[in-house]
Amino acid sequence: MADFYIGKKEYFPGIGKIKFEGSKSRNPLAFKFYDPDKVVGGKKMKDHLRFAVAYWHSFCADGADPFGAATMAHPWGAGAKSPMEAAENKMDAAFEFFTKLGAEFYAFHDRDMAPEGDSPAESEKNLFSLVAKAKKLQEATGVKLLWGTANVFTNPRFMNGAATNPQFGVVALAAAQVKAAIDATIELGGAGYTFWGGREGYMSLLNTDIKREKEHLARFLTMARDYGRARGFKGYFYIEPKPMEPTKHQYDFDTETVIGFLRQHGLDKDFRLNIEANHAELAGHDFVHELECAAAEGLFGSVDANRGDPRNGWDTDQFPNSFIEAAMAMHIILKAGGFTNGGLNFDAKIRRNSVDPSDLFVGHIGGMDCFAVGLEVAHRVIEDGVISGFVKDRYASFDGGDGARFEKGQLGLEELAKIGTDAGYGKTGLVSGRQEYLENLFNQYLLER
Ligand code: XUL
Ligand code: CO
Repeated sequence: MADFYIGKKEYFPGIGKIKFEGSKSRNPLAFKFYDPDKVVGGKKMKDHLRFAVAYWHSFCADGADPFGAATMAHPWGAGAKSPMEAAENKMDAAFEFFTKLGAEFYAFHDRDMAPEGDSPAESEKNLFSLVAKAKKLQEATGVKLLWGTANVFTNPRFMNGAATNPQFGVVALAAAQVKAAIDATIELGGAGYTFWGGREGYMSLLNTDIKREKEHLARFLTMARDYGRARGFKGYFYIEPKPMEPTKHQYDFDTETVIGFLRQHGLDKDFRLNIEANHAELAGHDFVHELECAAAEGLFGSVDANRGDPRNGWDTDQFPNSFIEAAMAMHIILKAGGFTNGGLNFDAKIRRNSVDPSDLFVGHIGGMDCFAVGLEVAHRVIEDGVISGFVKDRYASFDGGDGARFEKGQLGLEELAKIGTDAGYGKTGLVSGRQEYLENLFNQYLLER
């Protein structure tokens, strides 16, 4: 990876390459725990964690919220003669940021990268002009694309949905965008392509035919899958579940709902889950629950790393900062074999009042340090084998005898009932789940050195 890239202008002056300085450092612009080349379990930290920067939060969001105007005047937007020139400047700023931070990946929506034109053809032309620039910058810097996606939720034409819109004409316009975004992802060597169905849901059942909308969604995803594969796309397609916001109810509610849907429509070979911590919380689940449900079915793919605020019910998209949560997440990810095509994409934004240009670095540094600690802790937990041994022992009565026959489908309900009846009450004692012991142990791994 190039040391760092500067385009025509330096957008983050005074900030150089972010270095690892260790846990005693008080430099806010240094890693305390993330040491990219440090080997953990035979693999470098950077190759385990595959950090990605989200183009939208980092370079497009300007601090505006439903109650207030923009607070961040990004220098890459200032003074540009056209929206295309502003988009080019933004890309220079983005690659300067990726390389200074040392993030090896990024993720983008079509409209983050290039402005919409006056027609679908012009929008596509704009996109591919920026894709050509991105390709050159990727080659020059070594930064790679984790995944691409299409923004089919911001434009008013998608107010009633994209693939699930009741107007066929809008579905076709969504297809034009998704097709171009898949092409762009392939052109940039993307490891994945994501579908986040922000408006694929409903606001009122009084105007909605759920059955038809879900069938349209399946049809659309099947067409996208077939198109991508025919074009030689080898990566994963991802569904990113979220229960609500902006719709009242989103069809991709949570991991288990999505898995059922993928299997129902024969999409489970090509699609995996991209799990976002804050979305899990909105669905009333723990982040680790969502990860484990995907991993258990062999469908875990990638992560949108962030956190919510337990005190409110919307997507605050804050940078992750809990070591214990990161460790528990990495424990599941490592047990599932680690990332292959996926990675840790910071779908996170700095707060509206964080207006210093260095804040964007500091937010990412904290998130990267957090998952670096999580990785090391999770590795220790797995190496030690106490927790996995405990879980294995807990099910030992199914490892042989009638328990094994049950698992293999060799018992009918009558035979199983007879085993229970013959044994009688009181023979199968109460066995402790020892939750407190395991929680204390996990905490101990976090702090022991
Ligand atoms: C929205 C969200 C999106 C997706 C990509 O909550 O997470 O940014 O990650 O469309
Ligand atoms: Co996301």
